[in-house]
Amino acid sequence: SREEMAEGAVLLRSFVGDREAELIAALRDIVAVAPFRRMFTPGGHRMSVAMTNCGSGGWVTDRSGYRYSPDDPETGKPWPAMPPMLRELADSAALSGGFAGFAPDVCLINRYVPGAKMSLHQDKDELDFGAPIVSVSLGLPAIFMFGGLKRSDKPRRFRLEHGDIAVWGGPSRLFYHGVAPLAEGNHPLMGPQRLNLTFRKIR
Ligand code: MD3
Ligand code: FE
Repeated sequence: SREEMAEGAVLLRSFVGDREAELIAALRDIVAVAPFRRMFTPGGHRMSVAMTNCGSGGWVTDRSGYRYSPDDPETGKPWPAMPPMLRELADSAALSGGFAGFAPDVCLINRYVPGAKMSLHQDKDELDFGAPIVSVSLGLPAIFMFGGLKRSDKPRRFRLEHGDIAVWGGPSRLFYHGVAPLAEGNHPLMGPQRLNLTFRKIR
């Protein structure tokens, strides 16, 4: 199904479909090279969400700030390449969401365990806000909080479930958003966790 959450923001329920097993296998290979890690914010807090990346860069944070880095700071080596299957999934979701020719160069992969959350924020470390962000949810369901251009705009809540893909472009690209603390649970395929992939064009 296709649901418009805001202008430019489209929720494609169960869009992963029969690509689920191949997607999970590709993620296992990425995480074997670049394991999930909990990073520190510039303010010195350790994030509850664990992260890794694939593609020509990866989003990192430490005491010195947020940035995209070509290398994994844990290993000093480049992030694993983005598997073509992931790139194709993101491209086809973007197209269904109304954005033809999406060319993501980075995929940030977030892992939530029960209690993990992401506070309200904007994604603005990328150079081209004309490109959407495509997000894929796997595992336990999450309550996604979707605000507006101002931090004070009251967020609306959407439940994101295993296999859902969302496309965030147009005016919604710079909307504040976050994830409420993950509820306990056990997903039949993914276990007691939620993964979220965000495909981005950073250059
Ligand atoms: C709306 N991740 O990694 S995905 C992030 O579920 C992030 O892990 C959340 O926010 C997660 O930055 C939310 C959905 C999402 C991602 C980026 C957006 C929604 C967005 C950018 C602009 C507007
Ligand atoms: Fe975000």
